[in-house]
Amino acid sequence: MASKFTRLDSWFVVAPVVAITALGLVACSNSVEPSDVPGTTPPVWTGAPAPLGGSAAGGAEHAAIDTVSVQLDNAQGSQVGTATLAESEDGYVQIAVDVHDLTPGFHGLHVHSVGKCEPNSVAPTGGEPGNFLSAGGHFQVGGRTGHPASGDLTSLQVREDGVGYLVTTTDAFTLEDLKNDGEGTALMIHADPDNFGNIPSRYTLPNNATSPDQETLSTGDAGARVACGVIEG
Ligand SMILES: [Cu+2]
Repeated sequence: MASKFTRLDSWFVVAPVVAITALGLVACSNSVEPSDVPGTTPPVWTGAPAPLGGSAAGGAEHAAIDTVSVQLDNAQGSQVGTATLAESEDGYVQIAVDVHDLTPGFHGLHVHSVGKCEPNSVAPTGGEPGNFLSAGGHFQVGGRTGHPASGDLTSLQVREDGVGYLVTTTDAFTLEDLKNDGEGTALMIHADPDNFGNIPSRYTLPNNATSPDQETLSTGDAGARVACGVIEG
């Protein structure tokens, strides 16, 4: 009888843990309870955020093998946050962005192609100066031209108190790619949301175009550049 109850208990303990793990919600935990199931050590949900470098599946086997820290400054030169980019041994990059003193709402977030964060600067292609324009367009790996660009990231949501925190992951570049042969790249926060070129076909586009124009595809119409951080080469 005793062994039968033990087996049942084990099943009811393990089953939800497996389900949670499949959803990628489990943080790597130090407070793991011992299991009575041979060969298993169920992770325990702590409510804490996953550690940097942890993949969606969590676990120490996905620890970061390389990490880059970025300081995000606004055009007035004040620091408005930091970002950490961590590459795991499986080759994925996790980006954690932690900001304050930004305008509430969604902000386009991209890696730009030049490792410069200069207020009132001119784009590599020329034109009128503007904040952080010398960082160029969206970063593309190895001359790639497709959309979305390699450097396109999910948007940053900022609360009414001006604070935002985002953790995302991408396989569109490696940290080595971002070093850009020693030239570096730049992490950019825009004033407006990014539309990701998503203009529904029911909208009539200028000149009866059937797809968004190059500017939309290139910029996501995310507007001015409000904060920038150099990713060192
Ligand atoms: Cu951008």
